[in-house]
This record gives sequence, structure tokens and C-alpha cells, in this order.
Amino acid sequence: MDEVRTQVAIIGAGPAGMLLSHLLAAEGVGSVVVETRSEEYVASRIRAGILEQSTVDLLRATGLGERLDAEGHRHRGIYLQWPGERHHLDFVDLTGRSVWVYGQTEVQKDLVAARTAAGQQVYYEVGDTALHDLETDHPSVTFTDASGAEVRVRADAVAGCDGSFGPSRCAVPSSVRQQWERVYPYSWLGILADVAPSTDELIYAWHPDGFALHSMRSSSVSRFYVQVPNDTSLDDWSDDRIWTALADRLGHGQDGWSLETGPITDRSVLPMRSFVATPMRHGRLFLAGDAAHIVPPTGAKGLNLAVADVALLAPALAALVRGSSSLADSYSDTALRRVWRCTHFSWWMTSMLHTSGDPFDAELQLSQLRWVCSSRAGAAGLAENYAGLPIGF
Ligand code: RFL
Ligand code: PHB
Repeated sequence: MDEVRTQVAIIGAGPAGMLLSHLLAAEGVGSVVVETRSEEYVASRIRAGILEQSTVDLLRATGLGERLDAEGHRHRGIYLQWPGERHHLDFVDLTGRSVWVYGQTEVQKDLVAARTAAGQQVYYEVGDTALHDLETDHPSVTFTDASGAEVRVRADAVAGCDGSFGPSRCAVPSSVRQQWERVYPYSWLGILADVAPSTDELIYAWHPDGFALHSMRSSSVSRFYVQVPNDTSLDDWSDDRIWTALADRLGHGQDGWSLETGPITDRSVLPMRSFVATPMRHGRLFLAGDAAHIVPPTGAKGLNLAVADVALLAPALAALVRGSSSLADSYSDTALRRVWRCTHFSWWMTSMLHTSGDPFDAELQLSQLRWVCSSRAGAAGLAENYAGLPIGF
């Protein structure tokens, strides 16, 4: 077996893993990243689209802001709507913070470019990833590399950044692991379309037929979602059916607003769940991002939470490899405070905006929406959570 020695072995080359290797390098700490998929596959997955203020601050402060500043779009807020009414919430006015439209695909490209320029060792297309000796101070990760050779990476610490299906979470023994889960009775059907956005900022729409979201990626590419039942097949949703649902739910024709349509270039159905696993640290294993928690996408928090985790984890690991364990010891508790805040916010946005079929729920949702849109305190609460609390909150 080939042996490689590094300070931190990182499992997963998604945003959490690649940003962690970037932040560790800035602290003078070496890492090796292992990833089951190819570089191209990881870079092209269409996922999150909104970066909160502290994510943007961190990317800029660590030399990753150039393309974001040139190509990202800063938004002051969002629109919330229900039939007959559309309201703008101005986060800048309410909290002094804003959000940016900049796709996860772009963040991933910037991370890969920065790590490649720095000579980062990333093993793509590995198999049989396994974690060893986590309760000692000489843990290791083994895998089969793309050529079929067996490799062992010996490290001072292992970072489990391998998303919701990776092996890291289950390496925390079930005797100490606790898990919380909420599965929602609906999914999102998401599309990417080659059409200019019909709105300047995102529209979150409550509608009796189900939730709809108008998002965007650039001045010529729009992203849309409609609430659909679980187990929906894409075969049942023709382009016409998708555009009709979006037009109805987003209010085409109301107050002179119209929804422009265009060729659909990507489509998928996303199930929605909330999930938290604790602790986020066991021995020399540290979990970050989707490996430890999943949120439904309604609050646009998944990617931002992964970034916030590694922003805490990098200095904790840097101190640990230099012999000081206090930040590593507090990592799980500190990270989980934000995780639960975002878990609540994502659940709250999801519960407020998705129709359940229960008329009592619908009246409560409309009452909540009216309050959020008419009370400065209500609007500020949403704005503070959506634009994101400071790292370390
Ligand atoms: P990722 O991005 O899933 O990366 C984890 C990486 O680990 C690799 N991996 C392994 N590597 C080595 N050995 C193994 N055994 C491995 N097993 C897995 C995987 O191949 C992968 O490359 O997790 P990370 O870095 O924590 O980043 C989190 C974000 O990607 C995630 O929170 C968001 O994308 C969530 N999310 C969305 N968030 C939003 O805010 N808005 C969205 O519209 C949105 N859409 C989505 C999403 C997540 C999705 N997933 C995970 C199903 C749409 C989808 C489809
Ligand atoms: C997206 O653009 O993909 C997006 C935006 C906001 C959300 C979820 C997804 O809440």
C-alpha cells in the first residue's frame, strides 16, 4: 500500500472540503483531499445559488472574491408573495447585510482553480474510502486511487466533508451519535432555463397549488422551483406543464408582471429534509457541511452553513496540529449553535411557504406572511436569518 503523510486528511472535494483545504493552507497547514467523483462531475452539479453576507466576506478575505465581484449579483433582499400581493423585504435597510447570486458551480470552480494553482493534492475518482484509528492521535484514511492502487493517508486529523452519503458520519460510533430528522411531504421540481430573469430579485411565492420560487444565475439564465408531491416523476412534467405552473403560482398577468420563458437546460426533483447528527467531532474526526446536517433549500442555507462550519474548523485544526486543542474541543458545540439556528430558519421558511392541503394551515401561513411583510420586527427577523448571522454566532 502507498503511504502518504499530511497534517489533515480531507474526505470530499465539494465546497466544504475544498474551502477547508484552502483555509488550512492560508494557516500554513497541509492537507490531502480524496473524492469519489471526477473533478468535472463535482464542478458541474447544479445546486445552491445564494451566498449570504458572511460567506462573501470570507471568500473575499481569503482571495476567492475576484470572479464573485465581477460576475456575482448583489441583492438587497427578496420578494415574498401570495395571490394578489407581492412585497419586497429590503435586507440592507433592515439589517445592513445583503446576499449575492453566485452559483455553487462558480464557487466550486474558483476553489478548484485556487487549489490547483497552489499545487493541492486531490485524489479524484477514489473507491473504498475508509477511516481508521480516529480515537488515537495518528488517524488515517485508506482508499483505492483512480489507477486501482491502494493508498493510506496518515494525518493528525481527518475532516469528514463527504456530504450526506459519505462514510464519515457513520464513523462516529452509534453509541455516541445522536440524529434528528424531519422528512417533508413534498419535493421541489427545479429547472434551469436559458431566459433572462423576469425579476430583479428572488420571488418566494405561496400559492394554493403549491410553493414556487423564481431564482436566477445570471442576466441570461434563470432558475425556478415548484413544489410537487414526493415521488414525482419528471416524465409527468412536460415543459408546458412546468411553465404553466410557474406562471400561475408566480402571478403572471398580475399588476402588469409577466413571466418570460425559454429553453430548459436542466431539470431534477429534490426531496426535502432536515437532518442533524451530533457530535460534529469524535476523537480526531471532524464533520463539516452536509456530512453533519441537511436543510431543506427554502432558506438557501445548505452551502452557507458548510462554509460557516469550515470557517470555524480551519483555525481549530491549525491550532490542534500545533498542539493546542481548545478550539478543536469546542468546535462541535460552537458549530451546532449556528446549525440549529439555520435548521430552524429553513424549517420555518419551508413550513410558511409550502401548502400541505390543510385549510387551517393555509390561513396560519397567510397570517404569518402578512405579519412578516407588514411588521418591521417580523421582516427584520427573516432578513437577519436569510442574509446570515456573523460566523461564530
Ligand atoms: P457536497 O457538496 O455533497 O460534497 C461532498 C463531497 O464528498 C464526496 N464523497 C466522497 N468522497 C470520498 N469518499 C467517499 N466515500 C465519498 N462520499 C462522498 C461527494 O462526491 C461530494 O463531492 O457537500 P458539502 O461540501 O458539505 O457542501 C454542501 C452543499 O453542497 C449543499 O449543502 C448544498 O448544495 C445543498 N443544496 C442546496 N443548497 C442551497 O442552498 N440551495 C439549493 O438550491 C440547493 N440545491 C442542494 C441542492 C443539495 C443537493 N444534494 C446534496 C442532493 C440540490 C441537491 C441535489
Ligand atoms: C437557487 O437559486 O438555486 C436557490 C435560491 C434560493 C433558495 C434555494 C435555491 O432558497
